[in-house]
Amino acid sequence: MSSASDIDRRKQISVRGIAQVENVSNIKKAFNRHLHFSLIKDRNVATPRDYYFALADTVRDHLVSRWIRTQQYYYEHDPKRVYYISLEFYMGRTLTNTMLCLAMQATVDEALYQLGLNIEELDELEEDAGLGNGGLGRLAACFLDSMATLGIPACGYGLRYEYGIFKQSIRDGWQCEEPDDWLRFGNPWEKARPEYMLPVNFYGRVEKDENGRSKWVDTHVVFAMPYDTPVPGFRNNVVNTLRLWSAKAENHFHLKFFNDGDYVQAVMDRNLSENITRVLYPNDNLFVGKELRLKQEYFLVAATLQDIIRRFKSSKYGLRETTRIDFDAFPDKVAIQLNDTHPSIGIPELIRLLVDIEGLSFEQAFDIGVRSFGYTNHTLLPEALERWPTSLLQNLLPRHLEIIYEINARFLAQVAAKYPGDADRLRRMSIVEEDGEKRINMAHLCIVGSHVVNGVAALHSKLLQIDTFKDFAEYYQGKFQNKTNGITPRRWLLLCNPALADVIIERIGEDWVTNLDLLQQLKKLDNNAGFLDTLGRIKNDNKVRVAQYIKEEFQVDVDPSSMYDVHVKRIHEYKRQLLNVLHVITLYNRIKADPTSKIVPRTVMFGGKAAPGYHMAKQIIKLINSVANVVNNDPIVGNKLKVVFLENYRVSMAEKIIPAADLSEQISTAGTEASGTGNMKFMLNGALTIGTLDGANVEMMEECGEENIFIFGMAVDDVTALQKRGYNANDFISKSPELAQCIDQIDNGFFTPDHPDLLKDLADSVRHHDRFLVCADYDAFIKKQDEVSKVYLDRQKWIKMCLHNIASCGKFSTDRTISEYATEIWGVTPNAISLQSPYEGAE
Ligand code: NBG
Repeated sequence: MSSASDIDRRKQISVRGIAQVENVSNIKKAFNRHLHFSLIKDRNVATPRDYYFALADTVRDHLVSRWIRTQQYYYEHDPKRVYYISLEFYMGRTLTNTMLCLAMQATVDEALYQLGLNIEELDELEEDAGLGNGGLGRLAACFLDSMATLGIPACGYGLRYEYGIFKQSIRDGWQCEEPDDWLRFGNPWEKARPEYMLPVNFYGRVEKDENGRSKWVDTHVVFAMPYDTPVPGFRNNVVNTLRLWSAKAENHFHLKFFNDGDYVQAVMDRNLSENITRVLYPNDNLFVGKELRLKQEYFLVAATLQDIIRRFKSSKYGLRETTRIDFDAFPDKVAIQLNDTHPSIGIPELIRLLVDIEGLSFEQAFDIGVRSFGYTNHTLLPEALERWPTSLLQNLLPRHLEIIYEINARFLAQVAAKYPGDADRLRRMSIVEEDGEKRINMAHLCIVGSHVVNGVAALHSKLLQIDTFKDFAEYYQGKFQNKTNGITPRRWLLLCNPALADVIIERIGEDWVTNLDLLQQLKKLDNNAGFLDTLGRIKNDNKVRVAQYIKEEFQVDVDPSSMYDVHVKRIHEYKRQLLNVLHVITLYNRIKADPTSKIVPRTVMFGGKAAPGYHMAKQIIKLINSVANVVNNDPIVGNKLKVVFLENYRVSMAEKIIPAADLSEQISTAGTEASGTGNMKFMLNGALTIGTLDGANVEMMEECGEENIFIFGMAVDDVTALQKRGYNANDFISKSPELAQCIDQIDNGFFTPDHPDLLKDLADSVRHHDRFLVCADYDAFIKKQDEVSKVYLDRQKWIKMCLHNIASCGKFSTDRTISEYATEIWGVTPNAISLQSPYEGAE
């Protein structure tokens, strides 16, 4: 129970800002001004979307001075800059995050209330910026947030896809894809910068002049138009930039056709160039070697490196006026992080710029590149590793292929000198693969071309060194590092779970928002019945809200007192949604076998997109929906079990679902999930994890203690041993009657009575091609789930475990991750700058 003075104190310290009369009145004025002058509407004709845009413009105004001042500060102080290059930035929504960073949420709330508008309704009108597939793209977004909050002079570089990750709709249980036309109504958070447009070349051929210098000629040029998005830090007046490139056709292109009279055709052909940034490739953890994708990758780095070099040259040395020309200083002023191998063609591109344009020697250029680049590996799955056919490169980027060959020749000569006569080692380590179609192994290129290579969780980084890149780790002592992933506590607690954030602030203050280790202090409350009750109540409120949401969106009734068992992430065989479905079917069979038995009611939620070309993943979605159909409509089952497929799962839906979860499913085959980051989001929001010893789950267990997490199944060594012995799914199926029954039901059409053969492929794949050892882990999973149910009945124990999870989350803040990148890879110091708040009246 909280007294009036408690509430007053809460208002005083409110992290959401304090709504002062004068500020509220200013917000209302600005809102009305934008509705009038920017939207050109009055309140008789304005639509809810007009109000959203007027509000976005109003909030954006408060970023402008801070953004300009931050960039001026960087220009004047000339610090080392960090460039984070990524093909994906999965940003989600911007409005609420901006208000939180600028401490204006309470003020805006009050202003809109006085205007008779509902801020939550308007927030729902913002499209997610869905420029990513899953964890890799969302990690980049969390990194931007932490880099700004730590005052690191950083800039994100990516592509402004006209269509982000497709919109998933479920028809008759199957996934259908619809284009994500996110820019249709305009994007209030971006500013086009046509004055910084840059050319990017493709195709053509390489000529040598009399000095042997290379010239790339007869190219096809496409222009890169930058669009800048502000990235505010939390309460520190820093606003960094995310610069996204958009393809623009050259203006005097196809002049010949103009003369031939085919002017109209020539104008229409401009689309060919502009297609480069049309759409995000919807694959997660899969390499598909399409030429257009290679064009995207090169387009990004070619534009970005020109921009970086321009900024390097125009910066001043301290107070001296001269323009910088000495490229030896480049690595002291520039750190470039490659988010996976996707931007790896930037390595030969930088060398090309330094050698062919700036006139440096190859040795110098290569050395500068190595000292500037860092490479992050995000996966061990062989099918995800980029290996571009040399034939494609020869055609599209002939000079880059030459440079790659040169890098490889020099590298292999050094390896040969160190290991004389070891031809097999040379073959294994070569950047150029010669068995089968000749290909460039982009990961090898990155390792050779960077000064640091890192994995994204301790286990993953270890496996890279002892397995995937063993030869390289041995050759380059000290080049390999670990940087365990994280999440931003701003979006993943303060924004998405305001009630939980507020009670934590009540108890330990608000410094945890930028120092997540302080959550440790909550441990002292683990015998405080009042606080545990409050945690339980907040979780319940969140669950009630999600039940309403599910009713509205998917027309399914779910019981908020049931356990919310949540499995949300991209659909992928290695993530083993199938194993979870097998548990659901097992529960169903048990209920049917004994309708009177006491079971702990569960609502099992699945959410996630399948790559459009991924047959098995789409079958899994169909299976989930078919099982849901049977389970949810069986009167015997009633409220004991519900299955919900969360259609079109995305960042903004994660923000709703995760705070309401009781149980987080993190059940990948050990050794396949590099880190996972969803696992951390659930932990921070007071859900318990059932998981394998994979990725960052291992470190989560270290932090919260094995008594506060449900770990089951094979560890990496068990997996390796089993595979060595020779794995046969049937060895496990034949010993497990419940498992055998589930698979039979999938096989004989029990869940798809109208089409009994529909899911035969799935059953067949479990029985004969169970690559991710679902059957081998089934029994351990079911047993652990039974234990989960048992603990769930003990409310006190469960909530106490949740508390320990929340309190043990400190390590998983991207503020910690980014501080480590800063000091151990980039050579920059976090929190080295301090910026004053601008006088807002002057904006
Ligand atoms: C993904 C991994 C996740 C990891 C994220 C972010 C790719 C290639 N990798 O386990 O599968 O959390 O990267 O590092 O998308």
